[in-house]
Amino acid sequence: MCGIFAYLNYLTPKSRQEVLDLLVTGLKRLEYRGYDSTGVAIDSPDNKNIVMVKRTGKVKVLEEAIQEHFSGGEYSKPVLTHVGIAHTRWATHGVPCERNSHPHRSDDGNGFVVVHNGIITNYNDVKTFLAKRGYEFESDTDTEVFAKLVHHLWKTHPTYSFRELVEQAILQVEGAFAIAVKSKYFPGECVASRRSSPLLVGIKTKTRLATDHIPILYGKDEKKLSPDQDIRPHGQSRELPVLPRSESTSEFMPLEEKEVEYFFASDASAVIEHTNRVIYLEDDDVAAVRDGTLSIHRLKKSLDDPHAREITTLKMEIQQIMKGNYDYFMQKEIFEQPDSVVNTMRGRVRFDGNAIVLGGIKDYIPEIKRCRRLMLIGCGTSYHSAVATRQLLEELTELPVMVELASDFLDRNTPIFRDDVCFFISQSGETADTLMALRYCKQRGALIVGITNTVGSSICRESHCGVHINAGPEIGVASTKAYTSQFISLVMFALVMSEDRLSLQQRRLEILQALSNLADQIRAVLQLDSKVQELAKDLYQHKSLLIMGRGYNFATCLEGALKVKELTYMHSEGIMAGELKHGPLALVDDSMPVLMIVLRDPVYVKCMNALQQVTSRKGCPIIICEEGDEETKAFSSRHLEIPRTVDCLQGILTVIPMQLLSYHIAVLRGCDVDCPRNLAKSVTVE
Ligand code: G6Q
Ligand code: GLU
Repeated sequence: MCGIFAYLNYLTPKSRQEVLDLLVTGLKRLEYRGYDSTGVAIDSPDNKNIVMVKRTGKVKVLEEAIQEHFSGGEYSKPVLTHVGIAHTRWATHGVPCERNSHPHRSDDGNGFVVVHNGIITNYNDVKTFLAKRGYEFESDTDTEVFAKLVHHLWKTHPTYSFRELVEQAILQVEGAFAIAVKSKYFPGECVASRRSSPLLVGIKTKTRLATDHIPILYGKDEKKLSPDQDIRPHGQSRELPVLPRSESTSEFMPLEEKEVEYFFASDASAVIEHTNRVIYLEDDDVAAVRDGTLSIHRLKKSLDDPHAREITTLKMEIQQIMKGNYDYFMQKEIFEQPDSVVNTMRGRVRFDGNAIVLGGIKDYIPEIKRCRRLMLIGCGTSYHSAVATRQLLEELTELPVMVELASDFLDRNTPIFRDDVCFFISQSGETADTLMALRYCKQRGALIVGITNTVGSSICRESHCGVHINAGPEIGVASTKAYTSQFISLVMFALVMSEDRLSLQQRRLEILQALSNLADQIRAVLQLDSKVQELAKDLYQHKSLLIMGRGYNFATCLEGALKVKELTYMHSEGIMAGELKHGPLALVDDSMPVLMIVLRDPVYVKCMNALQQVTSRKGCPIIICEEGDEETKAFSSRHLEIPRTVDCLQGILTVIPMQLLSYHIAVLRGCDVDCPRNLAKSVTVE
């Protein structure tokens, strides 16, 4: 999610204006990651304070504000050593606005300021803990607790080093983060760390570094916090414990350079123009710079830890790095799915206790349980996520569930009642048809639940409650990771609704178990990429592709066909296999490309019937089936085998080959993958 950029110059004179330029350029390099607001922090000209500038919207807006207020005069005088931190935010907690933009501060005096990417899932516990100690919060973000927690530790443990303070704070937070912290009490120092969010350190020196490795250091005490002292367990806040500090300062391993510049960034695109020497931090590494010296610490020792982090030399071009190793954003987003599905569940699903909490709707669950019916409304891919989860929602809520295309729903003036619960599913949160359907239902007194990927979007703001899918920004016009995250959000909702149904407990456990394996299974499906690419070579010159399936996989047929249409401009149709003999079978002959999804689920026998109908018309389908299902594979020489999972989650694994297939066909046909013709990412007109 989004971007961090920090810059530290040690004995390398730079004016604050130059530092600001560097920070803004760094943020621009990270712009491709998508964001909604930006901010920077530098030292004030008298060195006594920290100055922050934040803006909603583009980096350009921030740049203009900086040019207007922070140039010339004191800002153009060089300083030998300085630390600046910067951020592009993709809101997860609190709408995009200046107040919620990063950096966040510890107190009125800006003692500590922090930039953060990711989500601190136990922020409520930390907030309660700090509020009891007099801290007042000025934003709606999860991030702010971190700045205030470091401040609290500093007050209670005045002898601690900056790094130790940040380490202690990290021990108290859960979730995913990359952070960089700056403090007016520790001038010229910067501390950064990561857990499940990327972060690297770029190093620029005048002469080549004497070493290629930075040894990993450990605090003297790796003792675990006793559970009754820890604020991490959910529930009540408890007294905050602090580990005995690690003593010696000689643990700092010097990079023996005098003049040095350091860059902390979410990815290499932001540092490559300054240096090609970088260290990729690992989860729970804490990188600290003091007196121009970088040291890397780990919070806990584990047997397989290497002794050092390697300084690697980047050989890539900027453009390459922006999209990682991917050629297109869509491709990158497809491959991000093992992580994005985990982010959707993060802080919500507790696999150890088999519990699910959806903070954004938990207060409305009793009302939802009393409703007359559930309506799921969306457009395009978002609509398909509703189709994909309808059956499970019916099963676990025992309520009637209607799924509706927003445009058609409005055309019909569909009757809506006060005891209806209406879900509006939208990646952008701005789709005009979906938004109008929302307003239509709201006027009629229904409860409005938003399922979106964009905090602060119109659908978010106008809903009574909702779930942020937290898939991270989606840049490719064709939706991929948002679909799988919408899917999981609706599955989580179904699980919450069935929490106290004794008869459904076995089923819930089976689904929770499958959710815990999902990321690895998605990784396994992504391994099919080259095989899918070969299949694309067979298909790309054809005019049409029929995609058939039923039950839990019908949504994959619709979504697969939509992907093929929008990306490749080929005709494609998702066909409900049960409808074959009512018409579509007439299309099948030995030249019509057909893809069939046949999995070992309750409709397997019916799918096999369809397969037989197709092959007996000389159709030669590509089959998506379960790993090792020889019987099904025998029907065709072309198949894609996916791992077995619980029936209601199959759709997540079967849609990925379809995303890859449409992507590869589009590339072979020379289409613009990220911006298909005639389409826009956010459809704000009817
Ligand atoms: C598909 C498209 C598109 C999208 C709809 C709805 O690849 O991205 O079908 O899903 O336009 O958009 P929202 O989800 O943003 O409402
Ligand atoms: N959770 C933080 C917020 O909402 C950080 C989001 C990000 O990664 O930009 O402010």
